[in-house]
Amino acid sequence: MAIRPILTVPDPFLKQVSKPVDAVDDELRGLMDDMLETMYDAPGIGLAAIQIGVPLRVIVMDLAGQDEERQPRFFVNPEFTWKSDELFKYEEGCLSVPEIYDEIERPARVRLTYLNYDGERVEEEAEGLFAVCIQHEYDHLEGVLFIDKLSRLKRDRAVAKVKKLTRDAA
Ligand code: GNR
Ligand code: NI
Repeated sequence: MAIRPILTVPDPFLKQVSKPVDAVDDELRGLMDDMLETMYDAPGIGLAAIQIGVPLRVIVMDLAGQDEERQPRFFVNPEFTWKSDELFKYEEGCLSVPEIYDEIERPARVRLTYLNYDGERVEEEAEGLFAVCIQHEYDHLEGVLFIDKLSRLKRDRAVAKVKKLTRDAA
């Protein structure tokens, strides 16, 4: 396993649409292991492969609290089959847009289908933080960031702040 660098805005790679995975094999599980380790190190609650520069439709997630046992989850080629009309507003952040937080409104509940770590098809319904996070991660697969859902002014300010932050860190 390895911790890989996380891309930040305005890296054009983050705008790419990720490609479906052909097969859940050991090579892909190696990628998922690296993603999980990178996410835990960050730390974050979710990570899409494109955030470490791999344009594949793969997401890792762990919503367990700090004192809870780890609950890693893996989503390969996820698709939404239903989204609630009811919306839910949550203050989001993103490892690719560090230190920027803002409220985003999304469907409160979604139903999705995906392949898990073992390549088995799973169908489930998400609500609460799980629903927020899976929709945030799915957006990454489409090259969309949460700041793309804010006003132009807020988005431009966010990118400028992250640019300064990453410049100062270098
Ligand atoms: O760690 C993360 N926290 C978070 C908080 C609210 C809504 C979404 C997220 S996902 C984010 C990690 C990340 O950038 N995943 O793409
Ligand atoms: Ni993100």
